[in-house]
Amino acid sequence: MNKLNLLTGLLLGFSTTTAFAAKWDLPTPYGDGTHQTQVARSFAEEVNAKAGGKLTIKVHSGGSLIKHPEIHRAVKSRQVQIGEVFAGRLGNIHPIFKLDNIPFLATDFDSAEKLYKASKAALNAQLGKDGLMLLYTSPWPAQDLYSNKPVNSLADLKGLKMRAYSPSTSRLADLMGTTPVNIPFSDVAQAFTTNAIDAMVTSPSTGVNSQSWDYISHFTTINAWIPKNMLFVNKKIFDRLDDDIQKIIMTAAANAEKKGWALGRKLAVEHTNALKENGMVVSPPSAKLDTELREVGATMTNEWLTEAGAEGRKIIDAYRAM
Ligand code: PCA
Repeated sequence: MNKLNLLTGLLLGFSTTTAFAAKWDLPTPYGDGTHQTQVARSFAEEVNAKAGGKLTIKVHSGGSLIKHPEIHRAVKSRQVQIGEVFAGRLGNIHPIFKLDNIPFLATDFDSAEKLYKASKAALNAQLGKDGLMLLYTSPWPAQDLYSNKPVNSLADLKGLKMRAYSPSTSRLADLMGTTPVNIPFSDVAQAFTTNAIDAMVTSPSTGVNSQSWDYISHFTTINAWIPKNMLFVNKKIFDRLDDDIQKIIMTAAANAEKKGWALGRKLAVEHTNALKENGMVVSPPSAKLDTELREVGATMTNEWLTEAGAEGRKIIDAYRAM
């Protein structure tokens, strides 16, 4: 190859970089049994099928490629192109992520959708500061209480060790008079059997995914809040793609979001029934427990408003006006 050809080749190479087949790795925190990973897989399958070989996304579930606490940083630093995390985990980066874990602010799916709508621009703007772009969110069913005895009031939980999985759930455990212990989903069953924890607040889905009837007896449907996972892409990497591929990704993301929210609603019912069918004692909260927990929720909303300032106030006002 002479010099001129080499130069032309290089120039062509630069101008058509996106014509080369791109391969992306998509780490997810939760395993194949969870609906969240099923939604991520359906997103990747749709992109792969439509992109005609120009882009292939490979899902690595259950922290197999990158552990949950590292996924945000890995996409930011372009170690991987795209990734999924539990939004509330990022609460120490910025209060907007804590908004996803406030108990008794939005307790049903219609309210959770409104809260998402009211906060989406701020969420995306914050992700943008780290060079990330939100592609979709997918909710978990409402967070309920797992314990080894009936819980009629917070006094019944006093001093117990409570699983936490985000900064806000640690605070929640404090305010409930329990001791927070950070345990990732993958270690939940073992943590109960070794008495590292005595109780947890999470969805019926996470109970079903970890066969909670093997290690815990009572499930109280406190319906505290509806947290979300979010899938984001590194913006620089996304911007380099051809327009048609970008469109394919955005359409697949919109479809995944629809699928995730529909699944969240459906599994809230199905998985609560599954816990019952497998022998757990499933009951609604007593009036006393409900009142006490709502007070904790009000405290956490106020704490959040103090932390999030004017921007937070705007989001909560917009949400309440919907
Ligand atoms: N399951 C995840 C997060 C929220 C949920 O319902 C977990 O327990 O880790």
